[in-house]
Amino acid sequence: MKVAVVGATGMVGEVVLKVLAERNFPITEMLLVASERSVGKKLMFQGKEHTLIGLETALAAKPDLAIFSAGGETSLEWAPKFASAGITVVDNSSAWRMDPSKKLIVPEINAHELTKEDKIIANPNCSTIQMVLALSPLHRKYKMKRVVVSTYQSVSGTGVKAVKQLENEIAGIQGEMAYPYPIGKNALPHCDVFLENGYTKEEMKLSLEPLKIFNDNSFSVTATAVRIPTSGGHSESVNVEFMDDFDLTEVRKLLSETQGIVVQDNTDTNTYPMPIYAHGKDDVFVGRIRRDETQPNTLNMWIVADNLRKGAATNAVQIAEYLVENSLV
Ligand code: A2P
Ligand code: 11C
Repeated sequence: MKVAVVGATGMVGEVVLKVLAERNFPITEMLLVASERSVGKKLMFQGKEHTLIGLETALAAKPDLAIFSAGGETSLEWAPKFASAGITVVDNSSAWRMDPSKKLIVPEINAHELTKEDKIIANPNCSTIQMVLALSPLHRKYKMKRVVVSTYQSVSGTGVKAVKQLENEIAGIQGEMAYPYPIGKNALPHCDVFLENGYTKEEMKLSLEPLKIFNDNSFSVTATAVRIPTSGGHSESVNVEFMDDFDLTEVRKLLSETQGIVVQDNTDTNTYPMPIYAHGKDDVFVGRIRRDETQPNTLNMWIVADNLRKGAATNAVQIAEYLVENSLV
């Protein structure tokens, strides 16, 4: 497989390279793509030096598959050009997620929808992926009615500038600000930009993407997304009301049996998921599983994952693996 990684020098792109190498993705030739600023610079992949190329050169080289993590604008402009040339694009940006002609894929849930005709495949938002993975076995069994989610998101979700802001604040250095306020010792109820309805873009992604992934409009999701001073890993408090009642032992069993989920839930031993321990892992960790005692058929849980891995790079590589394994590329 001839593979292009677009945005290879970025925060997500770097992890895409790591995950492709770790999982021994079948690569015959690797094209590392970045902006014109980086063209000609060298980058290592699997112990070999590669020269960074631009998008035009990458397109002309006609890879079989391209994993894009270079932002929405680049995807909007270039993914269709790649697709027209017969190259399958797995896109990490938000550009195509809600486009009705594109599929939004979490492999454990809906990879079976993919066909050879899908040339631009969207990877969901990081906070959506970890939430829907944990909800999927429960939705199948008890049917969700309404989800209320509050997120505790790390600065790595914003990008390099935000990671630097937090590091500078910790070191007591005055530097460039990624956020309108200090993030260290703070919590900002503000992830991405505000929309006319008073929600942020991140909150609307959490509300809308799950319905598309489950191909089901019969439930609703309302969200509050908060940025906290953790360097990596997103956490979520999720309250979910089901149509049918559940049994807590069965809920834990269903979650434990789901591929990609690890249940960490023992209050006797202070066992619960935390972002520092999710770092570098591909699993989604679920704990604090308990009944909401204020209304029927309702569950509370706490979901944590490494937002750059399962939330972005790993999910994209898993989509690529599915395409290869099923001869769809
Ligand atoms: P570069 O390093 O040359 O700027 P992040 O999300 O961490 O900011 O990274 C964005 C990634 O997307 C980087 O690899 C960046 O390359 C790449 N990128 C940004 N704009 C373009 C573009 N117009 N064409 C190709 N790659 C781009
Ligand atoms: C964050 N979820 O943590 C964002 C980052 O739509 O892919 C990823 C943005 C996206 O702020």
